[in-house]
Amino acid sequence: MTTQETIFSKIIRREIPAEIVYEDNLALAFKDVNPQAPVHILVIPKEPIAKLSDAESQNHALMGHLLLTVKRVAEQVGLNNGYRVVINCGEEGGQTVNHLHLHILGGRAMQWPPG
Ligand code: DGP
Repeated sequence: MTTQETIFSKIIRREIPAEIVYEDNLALAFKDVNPQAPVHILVIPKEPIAKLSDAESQNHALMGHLLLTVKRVAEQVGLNNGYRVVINCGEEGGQTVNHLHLHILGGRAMQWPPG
């Protein structure tokens, strides 16, 4: 299933501003507007997949690309001591924007378990 129009579609099309830190033909990475850590970046596919549970086997290369993009962006911004990657999926997962996104959180020690 694909998404309805979201704020992230507008960011991809540069219709609203965002602090973009990385882009290629498949993915975009930009700073989260409401950071939960000193470094908080979102990695999104340009293809509008609404949430992780909507990803299909045909998306497997894209899903791998998103994880490798996380690694690349984390290196680019200097997260040399580690970081956390979060995907909130659906209502009980805490997802608020219906366009798949991977949170990169870093710059401080993370707690476990999460709330
Ligand atoms: P989630 O709860 O996993 O759906 O996270 C959505 C994140 O998106 C949340 O951390 C705030 C961020 N966000 C929402 N709207 C905007 C926006 O317009 N610009 C940016 N940069 N981030 C946004």
